[in-house]
Order: sequence, then structure tokens, then C-alpha cells
Amino acid sequence: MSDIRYNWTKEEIAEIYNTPLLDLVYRAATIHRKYHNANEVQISSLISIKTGGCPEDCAYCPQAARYHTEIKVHKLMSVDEVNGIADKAQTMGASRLCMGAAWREVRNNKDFDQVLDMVKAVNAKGMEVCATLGMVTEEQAKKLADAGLYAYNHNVDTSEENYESIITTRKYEDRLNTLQNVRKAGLTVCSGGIIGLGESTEDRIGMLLTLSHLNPHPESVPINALVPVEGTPLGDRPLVESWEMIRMIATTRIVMADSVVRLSAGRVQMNRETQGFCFMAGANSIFMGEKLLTTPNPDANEDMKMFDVLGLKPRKAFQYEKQEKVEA
Ligand code: SAM
Ligand code: DTB
Ligand code: SF4
Repeated sequence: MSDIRYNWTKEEIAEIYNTPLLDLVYRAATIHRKYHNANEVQISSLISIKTGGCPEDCAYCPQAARYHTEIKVHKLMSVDEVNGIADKAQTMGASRLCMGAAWREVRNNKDFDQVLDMVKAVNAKGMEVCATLGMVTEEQAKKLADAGLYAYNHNVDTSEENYESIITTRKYEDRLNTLQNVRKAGLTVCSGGIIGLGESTEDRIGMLLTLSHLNPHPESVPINALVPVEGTPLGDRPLVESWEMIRMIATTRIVMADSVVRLSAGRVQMNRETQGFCFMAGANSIFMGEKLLTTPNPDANEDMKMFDVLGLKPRKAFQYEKQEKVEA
């Protein structure tokens, strides 16, 4: 049977997830080596181009206006500012730049035009440009693609069953519709989720079921460990255990063998050994730079040292060969 499947069952994913850890990592590492260069890790850089004041109620998010958090609200950045940050990120070795905005959805206004200009500017540097701007229509996604956007991030975040307990201001279906619009526009898809929200193992499996049933699979799958932020409803959640993250990454690697799996939020809480284990289990992308969107990320020099110690090399831009073309 092919490793690339869109019909994984809950039972199959549960069986993989519950495999004894070392067997699980061994299996994931084996698949990883079949589809990827295991010594290459993509370096992405994140910019929060518009921070805070979001109307949504995502229980994990410090940028939701309704929660009282310590973040510094900031209106949309200028193209110049983004240009400067992108240059620095590229010097540091980043091949992808992800621009995040605390929006519920994209509106057809001046701000959107400004984002299109940012996309053009960063694309001209030869970087993969990714954006995460909330819900988009097919037309908006096409405009982004025409401006040179390479990927669109839109996470399903958790299982369909658990969604309502985390976000009430939109539906799981809205998320899936946006992912479809992004596909139709010919963009690559970046979609994953968060663990540590208080979800059950079944929810984690349910989330992977949804993602692995997308055909084609998302080219990138970010796995975030919740960064608990004071003032949000999930501010008191305990930190995700390293082994849980490793297990989740390994399962993701096995069910979406040719996707890039990103060890996303939560690295500040992990030592090098844990991260090394995650790379062994099939993670092959990280966010580098002092900040994620609003919360801290490991120091870039420390990350470079980790790459040195582990013998990892940054992956160059535009290496993903789409296995199948989607009909427009
Ligand atoms: N507003 C847009 C949206 O929700 O799609 C884009 C930005 S939003 C901050 C992007 C993703 O960041 C969320 O889907 C979620 O997975 C992740 N995220 C937000 N807060 C987080 C936290 N405290 N810990 C881990 N991941 C988080
Ligand atoms: C993703 O999956 N994780 C990133 C990116 N995509 C946009 C965001 C993580 C945010 C963590 C909380 C913060 O820094 O605000
Ligand atoms: Fe807004 Fe995105 Fe944060 Fe939800 S995750 S509150 S949509 S910025």
C-alpha cells in the first residue's frame, strides 16, 4: 500500500499514535528518510504584520480583543518595515517568511492592497512567502497568488468535535472552506493545529484524520504546543510534555509522509534533546527568530548552534515538488 493515503481511519491513526514511543519514532524516522532529506530543516520566519484587537474568541490566543493580555496592539505594518525584517530573516538563513495578521477574515480594502504589496516585495527576494490572515474567498486567494504568495496558513487547530469548546465565533466548516479556496487559487496549503488545549487523545487523532483526508495533503503541517498566555481562557494550562509533542509529530509524519512537518510554537519550553527527538520523529521545519507572533521563541544563535550540533542544514526555498496538480 502506498504511504500517501487520504483514507486513513480513526482506528489506524489511533493505533499509530499509541504505538510504544521508540517503535513509533523508528517508524516515523524510516518514512521520513524515504520522502525527505533528513538532515535538512526548513527555517521560516514569522512577522506579525498586524497585532491584536481581533474580534474572534479563540481560547488560546493572546490577540483576541476580548481577553486582557499584555500584548502591544499594532496596526498594519508598512511595506518598508516588512522589507527590513525580511532582509534580516533571509540573512539568518530563513527561506520562508510567514506574515500573520490578527484578522477574522480578509476584507477588500486598502489594508489588503498593502498586504499584496508586502507579498510582492518579499517574493522578489526569492523567499517563499506565506500569509495567515484569517478566512479568505477564492478571489482574494487568487489575488494573493498573483502577487506571488507561495503558501497560505490556516490551521484547523483541533478536532471537529472539540472545535466549539475552543472557538465559538466561527465553525470548523468555515476553516475547511477557506482551505478549499486556497487550493483552488493554486496556492500551497499550510494547515495544522495545537496540542495542550485540554483536548483528548481522540481529538488529536481526529485533527490528524481531518488533515490527512485533505487531498492533496497540506504541503506544510505546523504542530504547535500551546503557549499559555495569562489573560486567555487557557492561560493556566500545564505545558505540553515533550513525549506528547514527539508522539504527535511522529504520527503526523506517518500519516502525511511527504508533507513538511513544522515544530512550531512551544520550542522555548524544549531543550535541545527534545527538539532533536522531534527532528528524528520527522519534524523538518521550525520558526526561527526572537518572537513567534507575540510570544518568545528561542534565540536564533542558539538555534544555529543546535543545527551545528545535530548536523542539520537549512533547506533552500521552493524545494517542494507537488506530487499531484489540483484541477482549477
Ligand atoms: N488570525 C488568523 C487565524 O486565526 O487564522 C491568523 C493568525 S493566528 C494567530 C494563527 C495560528 O496561531 C492559530 O491558528 C493557532 O494555531 C496559532 N496560535 C495562536 N495562539 C497560540 C498559542 N498561544 N499557542 C500556540 N499556538 C497559537
Ligand atoms: C502556526 O501554526 N503557528 C504560528 C503560525 N502558524 C502563524 C503562530 C504561533 C503563535 C503563537 C502565539 C503567539 O506568539 O502569539
Ligand atoms: Fe484572531 Fe487568529 Fe487569534 Fe483567533 S487565532 S483570535 S482569529 S488572531
